[in-house]
Formats: sequence, structure tokens, C-alpha cells
Amino acid sequence: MSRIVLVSNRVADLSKASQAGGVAVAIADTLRARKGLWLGWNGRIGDRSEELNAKPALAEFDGTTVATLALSSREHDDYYTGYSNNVLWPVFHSRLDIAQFEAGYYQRYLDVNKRFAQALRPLLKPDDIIWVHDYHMIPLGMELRALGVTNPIGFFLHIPVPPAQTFLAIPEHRELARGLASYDLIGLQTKVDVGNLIDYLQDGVFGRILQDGRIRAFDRELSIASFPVGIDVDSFIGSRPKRGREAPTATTRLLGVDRLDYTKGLPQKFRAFGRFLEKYPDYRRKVILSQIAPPTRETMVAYTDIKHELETLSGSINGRYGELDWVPIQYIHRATPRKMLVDVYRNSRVGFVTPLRDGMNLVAKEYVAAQDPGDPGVLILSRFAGAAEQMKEALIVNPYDVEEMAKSIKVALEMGLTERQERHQALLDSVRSNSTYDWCRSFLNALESVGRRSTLAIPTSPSDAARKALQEIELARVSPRIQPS
Ligand code: GDG
Repeated sequence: MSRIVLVSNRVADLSKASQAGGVAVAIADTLRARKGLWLGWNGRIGDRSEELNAKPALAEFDGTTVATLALSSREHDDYYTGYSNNVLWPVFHSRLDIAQFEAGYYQRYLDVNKRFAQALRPLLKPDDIIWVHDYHMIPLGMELRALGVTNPIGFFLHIPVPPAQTFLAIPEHRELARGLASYDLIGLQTKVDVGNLIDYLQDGVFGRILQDGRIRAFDRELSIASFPVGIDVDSFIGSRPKRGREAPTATTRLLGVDRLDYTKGLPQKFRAFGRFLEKYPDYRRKVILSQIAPPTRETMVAYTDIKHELETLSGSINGRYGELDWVPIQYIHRATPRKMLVDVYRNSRVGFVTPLRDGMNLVAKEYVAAQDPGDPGVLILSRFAGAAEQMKEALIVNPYDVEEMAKSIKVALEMGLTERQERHQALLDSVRSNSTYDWCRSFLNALESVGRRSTLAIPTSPSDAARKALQEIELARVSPRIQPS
């Protein structure tokens, strides 16, 4: 079996990965089983001398070799904060309006990828298979090819692919496309993303769909397919005691758990809850919205703006509707320990997950996993979360439609036990059928098979597949299965 070589912006701390949970654990386990190597940034910001350093620090952890490099402060500013998080993150989430296309960002982004490729090259063995992760590292495959690497190289993008017209707005879109074309396999979260990328490659850089389903672009042939990231239900719920739900009293809770990011739709969610209290006054004093929103990328303006907006909104809704014995919005701008999250999910009547755009959204899956099957809560889910493609039994909403979201809260709170159980069972089956381990396995199997030059079955008309996925999400929107209160 080939060794797996993984490259990502950050390397997880393998001694703590099991506590952190999620995708990092599955990756760490896979690397351990395959005696793998993981290369990435060590999180340290050093001086200019780091830019010449192509020799990573090596450490062994439980059968995995961890190779790390530091960034210089200008690399951190331009590659990480600049190009990755002020260009690619907003544009890929369809927020062209806040992207900062500044001279110099792309060059440094490329330089860092080149340095990582140079650091990796001497560590590679002939039969390694290489798995590159996420938007920070798009050019890495191209840089490895330039150094003569012929091993199979796969790329997985955790965030969404925007529609072709949005992708085209990136000044360096051709260079990014050339980078993408150097991989043998590109894994995306959803069929919609696959359709968007293939549309872009056809429209933007004259890519062609071959008869076997692969794409030909920049004189290379590559496969593009969806590999939705999942969660491992049993390890997530762990051995937490199975307690029943608290009686629906003043603490009946709607729950949101999202990094404080402008893609997560938090102001719209707060407004929808405010509108719900305005429209359905009988629910005042009976329901609260708890929003856990740990800080992220706090030095960037777009993030401080959204923080202020949320503080103002929660303050004004609490001021308008709150009572001495009831505060409608609990807004917690700190991380909550993972062990506690399971109980909070379980004791919340509604999981309120309404990103404006999201690659997948694991919170939606964790909420379902944590429910008591005998008395489950209801998931309200944005149609623009990648998870909506698999979770059609949730109450699917448009996160820009505050009125519809307010109505969906009422529907969720009034849903009868039988419908809640039916929806939950279907959602749980779907979450269980696609664990993080399945995701790792299926991507690596596909990469090994494209490495052997066989092909992947992908639709020959990707736009049709994407359209079909969108239609199914549309059909699942807040449905008429509402039971009268
Ligand atoms: C990217 C893509 C894609 C959140 N708050 C706390 C906490 N969390 C945990 C959740 C969940 C994880 O963080 C968040 O995962 P998401 O999937 O929602 O989002 P991103 O961080 O944006 O991740 C995303 C993902 O990659 C995987 O491919 O789904 O679309 O954007 O596990 O539980 N954990 C703890 N305390 C918190 O306060 N302990």
C-alpha cells in the first residue's frame, strides 16, 4: 500500500487531535495507518530568513512524520491573510464585494507554495500518493510537477466553488486554473461545486469534457468529483449519558454554533429570530436563541465589522423584547469545550444553521448526531450549505429570506413527535452512511485509481447534475408537512 503524503496550510497537533475532533482525527488516523507524512505551517511567524528555508523541521508522532515550516511576517500578511483569506475565501463564498485584490498578494501566495513544494520534494518516495488540502495550496501541485514529481496528486477543496462568472473576476483566475489542472483528481464537497468548476474550466480556460468524463485543460487530463465531508457519529456522541430532553419551558432553545465568520449568516439569523418574536408574541418568554460564535481571523476588518454588527443586533433585540427574567438572545463570543457541545446540541429543540454559503457545514451533522431519537429536535438548514445536498429532511430555508426563516422557527417548534422522528431518522441514516473515515477512504481510493489511469464515473453533463441537485434542495424547502399547532 502506498504511503500517504498530506499537505495543508496548518498541521494539526497530533498529540491533541483526538480532543479537537472532526476532520483532523480521521486524517491523523489514516496517516498513522499508512505510515504517512504531513507537511504544513507550524503556526509560527518568523523573520525574513524563513523565506529562504526549504528544509522543514521533522518530528515523528505515532508512526506519522510531521514536517513543518514557519512563515515570515510578510508571507503571513500576503499569502495567508492577503491572498488566501482576503481574496480566495470571500470570492469562493461569492462575496466579491469584500475581496481585496491587492498587488503582491498573488506573487507571495505562489512563492510560499513554491517553498512548500521545494521542502516536500526531497522527502518524497516514488510510490507515494500526495493529497493537498484547501484553498491556501492550489498551486502546490503545479510547483511539484515543475520539480519533476510524477506521483498521483489529489486536491480537496473544503470550501465552495463559486459560479463561473464569479471565478472569472479573480484577476489571476487563469493561473489558479493552471494550478488546478496539474492535479490528477480534484475533490469537492457537492455536485453543485463540481458543476461550477467544470463550467468555469469550459468557459474560462477552454477546458473540454472527454468521453470518459475527465476534463482536459492546459494539456492535462484530470478527474473532478464530489466527496462530501462527514462526521463520525459514534465518536462524536462518545459515551455521553443519554438524557432525555428538558420539558419545553422558558429554556426551550434554538441553537447556533458557528465560527464568527461573515459567511455564516449570523446577522440574518438574529434578524429572523427578532422577526419571529415580533410576529408570534405568544412565544416571547418561552424560547431563547443561544448562539455560540467563537472568534476567528480577528485582525481582519470584515471580521471586526461582523462582530460589531452582531453585538448591536443582539443588544437591540434583547433590549426590545427582553424581560427581567428572560433574555431572548444568548450570544457567546468564545469557544465552548467540545465535550459540552454534545449536551448543548441534544438539549436544544432547534438546530439553527443558516450560512449564506458553506462548503459543507459539519455543525448540521453534529446536531443530528447528538439528538435523542425518541424525542429529537428539528434542524433548520440553509439551502446554501453544502450539507443541504444530503440533508433534505431538514427544514430547508433561504438564509436571505428573514420572513421565511421566522416562519420556519414556528414550524420547527410546533412539529409533532412523529414527523420529528421521521425526519430525524432519515437525517441520521444519511449522516451515518458517510463518516469522515468513508470520506478519507473514498477520496484516496479514487486517487489511487486515477493514478493507475482508470477513470472515475462523473456526469458527462455536470451542469445538469448541479441543476438537479439544486432542484432537489428547492423541493425540500419548508414543506407543507406542517402540523397545525
Ligand atoms: C470548513 C468549511 C466544511 C465550532 N464552534 C466550536 C466548535 N466548533 C466546531 C464545530 C464543527 C467545526 O468547528 C466547524 O465546522 P464547519 O463545517 O461548520 O465549518 P468551517 O470551520 O468553516 O470548515 C466547511 C469544513 O471545512 C470541513 O470540510 O464543512 O464548509 O468552511 O466541528 O463543532 N468546537 C468547539 N467549540 C466551539 O465553540 N469545541
